[in-house]
Amino acid sequence: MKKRIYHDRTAAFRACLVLCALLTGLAACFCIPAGAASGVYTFIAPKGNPVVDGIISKGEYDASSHFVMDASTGNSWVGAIGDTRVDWYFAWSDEGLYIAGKINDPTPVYGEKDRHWVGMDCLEFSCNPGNLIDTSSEGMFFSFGATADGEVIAWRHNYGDGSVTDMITGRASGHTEGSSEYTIEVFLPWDVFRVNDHGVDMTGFSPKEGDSFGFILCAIDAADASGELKVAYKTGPIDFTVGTFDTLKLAAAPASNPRTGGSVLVYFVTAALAAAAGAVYLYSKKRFG
Ligand SMILES: [Ca+2]
Repeated sequence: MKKRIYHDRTAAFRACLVLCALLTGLAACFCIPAGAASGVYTFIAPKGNPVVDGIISKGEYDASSHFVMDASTGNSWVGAIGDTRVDWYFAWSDEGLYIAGKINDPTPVYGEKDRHWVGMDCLEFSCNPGNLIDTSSEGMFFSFGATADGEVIAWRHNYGDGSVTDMITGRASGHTEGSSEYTIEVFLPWDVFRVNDHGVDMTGFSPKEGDSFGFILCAIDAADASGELKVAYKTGPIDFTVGTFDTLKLAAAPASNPRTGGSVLVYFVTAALAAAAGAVYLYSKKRFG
């Protein structure tokens, strides 16, 4: 009889452990970024106020905004992605959008302030502010790269003709001779997110917390200053119409706890189930001896 009770108690405890593992795994599934399984990403821009100095300082961008664009998350329209990589970071404020990128590139091609970046080393994004652009049209493009003196010039331009409509300055740093990477950082005021070239009335675009709109990330790595491209790649399919875009979400300011909400959920569920398993064990021990 005692052996039977021992087996009942052990079986109950094991069942709790299995349940704990299954539910913890289920909780972890809910923490995978939205769309990751389909290859369509949601980039998170928490509210914040980074300093646009070309340095990605510790704590300046929340960990939830970090997105790695490389061969595993991007598709190229020129060349092979290889070990080329960009670590992207985002933040937003009532005044505009902050974007920073750490670029893995030991052979930079600096630009001049008075020329367009396309055909040189640059980062790009395209977006559909307020999702007001028709899904079959191309999005609004921004391209930005570094000058030799550490300045970042961001061009707002049309997709097809590359016509520049705005120029926004930022900062770049960390790109000394022999280094394999550099950073750029730029602030884009909301009032340059106009899609008047699509005939859309943008007066209705007032970004607020919780808003999401179409967004893709791109990077160009030039072979040299001649404009020959080594690789050009982006998130999502090789299609620049906004109906295929990923998403940028304007999130709340991060809590003081540096963990993401997803991580907190995993910890919470794990702790709760471990406590439940312990309680069942103690109860069965008391009940059966
Ligand atoms: Ca900074």
